[in-house]
Amino acid sequence: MSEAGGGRGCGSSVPQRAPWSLVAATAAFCLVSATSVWTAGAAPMSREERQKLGNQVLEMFDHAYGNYMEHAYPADELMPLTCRGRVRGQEPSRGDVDDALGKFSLTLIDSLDTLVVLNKTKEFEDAVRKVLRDVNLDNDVVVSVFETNIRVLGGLLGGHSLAIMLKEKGEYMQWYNDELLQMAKQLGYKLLPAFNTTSGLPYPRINLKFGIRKPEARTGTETDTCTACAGTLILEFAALSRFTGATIFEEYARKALDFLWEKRQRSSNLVGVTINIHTGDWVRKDSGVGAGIDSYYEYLLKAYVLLGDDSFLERFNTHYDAIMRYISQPPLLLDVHIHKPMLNARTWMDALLAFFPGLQVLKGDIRPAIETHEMLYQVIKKHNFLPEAFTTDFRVHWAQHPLRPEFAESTYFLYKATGDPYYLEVGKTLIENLNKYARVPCGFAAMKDVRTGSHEDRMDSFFLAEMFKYLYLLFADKEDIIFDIEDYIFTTEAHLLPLWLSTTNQSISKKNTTSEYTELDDSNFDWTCPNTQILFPNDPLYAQSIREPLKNVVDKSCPRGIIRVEESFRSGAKPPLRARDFMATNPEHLEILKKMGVSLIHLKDGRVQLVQHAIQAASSIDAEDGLRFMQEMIELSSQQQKEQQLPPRAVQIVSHPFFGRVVLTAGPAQFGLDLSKHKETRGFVASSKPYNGCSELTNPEAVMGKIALIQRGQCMFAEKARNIQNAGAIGGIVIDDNEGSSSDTAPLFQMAGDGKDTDDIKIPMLFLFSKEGSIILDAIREYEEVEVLLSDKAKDRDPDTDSEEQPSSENDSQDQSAEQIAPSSQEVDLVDQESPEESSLNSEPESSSPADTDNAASVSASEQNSNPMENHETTSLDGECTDLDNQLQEQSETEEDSNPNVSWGKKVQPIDSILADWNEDIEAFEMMEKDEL
Ligand code: DMJ
Repeated sequence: MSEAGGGRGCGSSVPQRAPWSLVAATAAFCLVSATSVWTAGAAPMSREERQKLGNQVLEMFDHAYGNYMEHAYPADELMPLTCRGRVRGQEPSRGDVDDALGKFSLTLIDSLDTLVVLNKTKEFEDAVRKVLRDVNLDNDVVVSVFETNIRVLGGLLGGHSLAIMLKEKGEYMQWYNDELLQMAKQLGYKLLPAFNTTSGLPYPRINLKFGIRKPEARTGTETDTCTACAGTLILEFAALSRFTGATIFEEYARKALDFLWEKRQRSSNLVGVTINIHTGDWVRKDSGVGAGIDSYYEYLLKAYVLLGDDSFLERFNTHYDAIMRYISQPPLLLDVHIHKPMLNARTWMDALLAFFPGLQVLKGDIRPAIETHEMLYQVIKKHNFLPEAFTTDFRVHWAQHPLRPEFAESTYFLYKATGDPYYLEVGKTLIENLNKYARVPCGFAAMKDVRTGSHEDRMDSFFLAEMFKYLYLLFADKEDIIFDIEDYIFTTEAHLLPLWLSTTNQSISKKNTTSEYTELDDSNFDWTCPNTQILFPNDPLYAQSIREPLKNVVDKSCPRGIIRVEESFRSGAKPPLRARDFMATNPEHLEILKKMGVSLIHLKDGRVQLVQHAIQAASSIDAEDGLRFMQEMIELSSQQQKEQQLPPRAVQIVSHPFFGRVVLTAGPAQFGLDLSKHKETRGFVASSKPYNGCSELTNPEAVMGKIALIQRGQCMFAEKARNIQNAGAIGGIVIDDNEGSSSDTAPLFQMAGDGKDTDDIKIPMLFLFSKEGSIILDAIREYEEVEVLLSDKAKDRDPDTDSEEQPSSENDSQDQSAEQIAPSSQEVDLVDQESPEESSLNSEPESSSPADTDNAASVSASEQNSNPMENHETTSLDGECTDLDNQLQEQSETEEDSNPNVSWGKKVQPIDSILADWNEDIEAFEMMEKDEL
């Protein structure tokens, strides 16, 4: 490294800046060149259009931030459906996700530097004053060290960075005297006790008031943490050290990174998802670039950019090489095992990996970035948002979407790198979808299920910290921003840290450099910055030419989760039996099973269980085939279980002032009109009398032609349905009597019949938990006339009908919106309705006593058929798929010749080691079963 902290980085015309000042904004560097050569391809977007979109982003931010400040502040987050603040302890626990909430006005702190990027300097000044006046960092709350670091410490430091920038400009923040930095330092000291482990890896959680381990702390006994949790501290901690001169923070973060690096799996150079903070053993040995690992890689590269320390780049490049060798299967990024990196650990991808194309731009590897981004965009076009997880053949694996910003982030960086207006169009689609599907009167609501379009009462702080920043910057010109964004680096939460920190208080840089780096093969490392002359060799259609072959990758996809198995076979060799082809009645298959050491046990309930004893296999190769077969079977089984969970139904409030924007998650019934069969029912709601609907209604005139609301309990669901149907209701909504229950925290179920013939029930019946039900009941109290649509998928709503923002067109909008949602008949045939993927769901008979209501998750055995052998999927490949498979097989044959890593399927491994590995793999799969993002 040069004295300036980085002779090996790109040459900078501003010597006092960080080494990679231009590449720090690699993206920006590329943009300068790339845009200047852009002459063809996607139609350029006019300045007016970009400005219009930029203004739309500003308006959307105001809607989100304004509602948070008005209805939630000083709470940590806004609950946009119930229009109030989320205060931890006052709402049912959502598990780990609540660990981000420390009663420290999270959303306000996370939004600070967004305000400046969006040119809202006055609002920034007000927000900083509020933080200084109101925020308490000494609460008796157990919080996630990772989330507190990236959102709160990062938010305070981003705010401080821009506060001093503004102060220097001489107009705003003249009173500012490093108060945010002092708060950041206070918070930094509060996080330090978490590092009190022999490894130096931090405990995952800490009590803000009591630290770790004290009786009052209620934490400090954990043994495991995720790799990203321990490896995503260096930017904030180093910035804190360099801003304040207190070196301890940077030292601790470096030590944790050094330990993770030491523990990387040495033959694959990959890291697992979870590590034991005391022993350093990998607890989960699967490895990808998404959940649990993502920002560890991001911080290695960005730490090099910010701190100018070569060791971080060396580490990043080593990992990157491994990622591209094993995990990247363009356009996919698939998790593998750290010990067996040619073995896929999953057949699905998670939404968090959408940041990776952006990181690849920073690295300068544009081609795979374009490919993966294009694949993700097609998934988004199919479902409007990126589901939390989706399979390798692009089906929804986990249907939630909490308004994550990663895809917008990558879109921004790719636009900067390529200058291709295609990415502006992508951004425009993101804006449209947010307004159309996530916008509610009181903010933006996360998607509970991208298939039904139902909402969750949640607006995470990262939505304000990141989404609006990246979307605004995407459409902004340099002069639209009051400072030079290229002087800063984005943290993983998109907080801005100034690059000049690289040359400030560097006393501890490189202190911990280990001798190991000298052993690494230097030739492997790319020490130069991406050069747009090479990336885009006079070809304005470069990005488009990479996207073109992928344009139908999602629509025309075929299952390919086990391609690696195929890859291990040369032509001529008989491929092993694959889980999806297995039939328990086929004698040939049973023979193969036996050879592989797999035995079949018929259970009393008619199901079949498989057990493998590698030692009973005919050979070590057969044992290994058996292991692969079992792994596929576990995957297939878990996949099928997921698919058998029927998407929930939707109750969409379509009357004023909701206009279809609020969509509640509802459970279906096993009787009555099946809403999944191209039907929907629309009507005004009315409460039945008696409210439990257990006897003939005394108010038939009130429910006639309407959708009756009935309370759960006292009699069977079917009985309620008959009573309201007899009174002339066109549908029914059963509302849970268990106060505070919510689909956010309780599993949905379908209402079971009464054991008798229920064919007489013709009306649709849906179930709402108490929280969702009370949204309708509150609406009745406030607006009297409340109209809802019962369906299996929310209908489009018009994004232009926000009455708050456009009061003049309110009435017009209302009419338009109502029309767009559906014609006003009760039942409407839909032409383009996507049918749900499955038809069974946990079911529950109606409770007759409160005690029964606790059994909400019970499964009726007759409906459950999760055993792959009884219900296995036979996937027929069409012509194109066969071609693809052949092509892949051909590719793999070539690869196999040249790449020793591919030949694991043939090599002979001692039985002991197979057994040991097998146990490890089964453990890893068991952990994966429990996996949460
Ligand atoms: C953000 O809080 C950060 O980007 C983090 O690194 C992971 N993702 C969330 C938003 O999805």
